Amino acid sequence: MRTQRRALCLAIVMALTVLGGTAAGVLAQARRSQPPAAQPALPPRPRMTDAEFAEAKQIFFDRCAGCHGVLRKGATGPHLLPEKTRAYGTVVLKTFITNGTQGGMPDWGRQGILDARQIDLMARYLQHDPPVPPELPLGQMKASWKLLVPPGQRPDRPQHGRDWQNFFAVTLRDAGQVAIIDGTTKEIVSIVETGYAVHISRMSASGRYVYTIGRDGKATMIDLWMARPDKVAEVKTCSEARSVETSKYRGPEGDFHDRYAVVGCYWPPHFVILDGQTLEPLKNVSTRSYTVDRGEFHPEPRVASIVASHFKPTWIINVKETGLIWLVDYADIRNLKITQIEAEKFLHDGGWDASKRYFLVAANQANRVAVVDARTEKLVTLIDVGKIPHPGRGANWVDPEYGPVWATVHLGEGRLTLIGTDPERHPQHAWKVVRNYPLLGGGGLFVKTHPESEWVWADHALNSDPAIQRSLCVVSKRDPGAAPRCWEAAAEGRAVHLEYDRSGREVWVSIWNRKDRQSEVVVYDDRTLQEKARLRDPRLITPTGKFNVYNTVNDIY
Ligand code: DHE
Repeated sequence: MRTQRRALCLAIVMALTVLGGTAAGVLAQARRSQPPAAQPALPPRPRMTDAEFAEAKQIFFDRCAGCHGVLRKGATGPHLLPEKTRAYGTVVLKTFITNGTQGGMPDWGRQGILDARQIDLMARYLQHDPPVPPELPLGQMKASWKLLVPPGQRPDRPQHGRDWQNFFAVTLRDAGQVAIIDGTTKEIVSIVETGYAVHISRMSASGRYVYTIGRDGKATMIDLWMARPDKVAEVKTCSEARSVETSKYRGPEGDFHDRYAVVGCYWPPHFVILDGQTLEPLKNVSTRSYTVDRGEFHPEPRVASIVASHFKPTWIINVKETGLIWLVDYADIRNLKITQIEAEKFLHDGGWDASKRYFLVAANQANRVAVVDARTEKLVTLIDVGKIPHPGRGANWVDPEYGPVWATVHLGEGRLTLIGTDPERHPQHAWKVVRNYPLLGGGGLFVKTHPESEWVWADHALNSDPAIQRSLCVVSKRDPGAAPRCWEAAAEGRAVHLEYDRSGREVWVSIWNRKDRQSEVVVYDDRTLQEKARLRDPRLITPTGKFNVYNTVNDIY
């Protein structure tokens, strides 16, 4: 028994060394470990029925493709190609899937998300060649497009007396819905059927429309002026997606308010420009090209975050695997101009500095933040930060000593890192790490503040320690020497994603709970840090991202 356990431990340690490393390390290791011709042949692929293969393919798409890539070539997680997985074999793979890894892979088995049968299925599936999913041409997108309420049939003024600019669009991830919650009264105004696992919501420049994007690539448009806000259009733009943004420019080059939406896809690797009033797909642009470091062709460079400039008709589109930041000028989409900025591989999430001239984005597995000047359309610099930065859109405020700063938390370590962002009045601090605050541990996903707030809030949602994953920390803007104040936001579950109300006086935090327990949204009074309300309603199923209309339109974070 003991020998068996020791053998299993050894297998786990060996495997963690490979699976748990950084993607760069893993790629290097994979390259080193490519079997020379004389090595023994790999074991045969385990048998699977067609039904088992189809089920495993769906589970992989739902749970694994985001980190390992649809083609399993690796990204946030390491590659899972058969040359490696067959060498591990079913037993070792089952151990990973059950227990997760120190490199951040979730413990699907221990969390009860996959049962023993499904874990066995996935371990066998991973030893087969990855099936290549089909492309999605514009014609096929158009066939899926549904204009449910044409613009002429929509109200010309809000059909309710609510402060709709203080509404929150709250993702109900496992229900395939978005709740529209009145930020003033805290009432659920409507629950909209958006489809599978909405990842984010973004608002049109007027704030009237909410655009959501699901993991399955379905984009939905919600009209907040309806008596009960509801879907007015939907379209499937990709088979996997994470980002959506709108056109926010109004100026000498035209009025693009509420004119376009743009979806960034993981598969097929492309972005799609949609009519902002109807969601009709207008144009798709492939992101396949060559990597910044070695100039190698990448067949699956996924679109990560997208932000819209307020000063130019430009979207900033981050192409993860090639490491290119594309500045897409949407003033004339038939003669589209794209400036390709060489940055760093593994681009993920990011946001504007307070002036909205500079865009800062995490190159997560490179442990860096890339800074782009949207005015000169050039890379400013790459900044080394902590392990696996994950800012969401980050947070902006004025540090008493260093001037304007932008901050990120990290998945790989418990650290809030502040970067100086004012090259004009504080040039000595610009684009340097000026402070680090210790947090409780890694697993940090989001950080947020508001110009009216004294605090900067951070979560630890993906930490493996149950007490830490439900804990929040705040740091004081006025007293930067003070240690962070941290507490558990709930007795169980994970505290994930923070959002302010329009006034900046309240902070909303989601508490994800197990499937059989009620999730909730906790509302804090930002002045006193005391709890003000707990939104508990059986309809609030895994509330995740929360997007306040006014703050999202104006990029307040
Ligand atoms: Fe996200 C933002 C991708 C896992 C909740 N997530 C983003 C963005 C990207 C991304 C590219 C930036 C969009 C933008 O700004 O345009 N997320 C990914 C992944 O690839 C990853 C790592 C794995 C996956 O399979 O999806 C992943 N994300 C998660 C989660 O597990 C979270 C916590 C819950 C969920 O929905 O599955 C999650 N991601 C979010 C949220 C945002 C987000 C709430 C928006 C934050 C904001 O304030 O803007």
